[in-house]
Amino acid sequence: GDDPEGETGVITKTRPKTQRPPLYKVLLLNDDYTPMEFVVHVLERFFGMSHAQAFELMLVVHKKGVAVVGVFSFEVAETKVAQVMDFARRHQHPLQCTMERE
Ligand code: TYC
Repeated sequence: GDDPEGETGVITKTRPKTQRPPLYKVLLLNDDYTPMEFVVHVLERFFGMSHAQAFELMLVVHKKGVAVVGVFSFEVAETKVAQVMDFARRHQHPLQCTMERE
């Protein structure tokens, strides 16, 4: 802690750690059946991407198997995952969306 002189003669400064909320990555997983256009639509609808951005990121997932589609607070990440999973299920596509702590 502060010891401006003190026992050691070494001066240190107290710098309180600013507390930030933990962040969560939302991940989209590739599969063989969900249509590319459906994934593009999901990224536009739930992640506010332009069509071009969404198409580009869909191709990353398609080629690499997985990609981070956004980073959010726990509550927002949880909501995005639930929205995507529900939308995919309603359309009978096997698309998987998960989250993990950053
Ligand atoms: N691989 C799928 C296809 O060829 C497209 C796809 C892309 C599916 C991204 C899921 O998260 C995904 N139709």
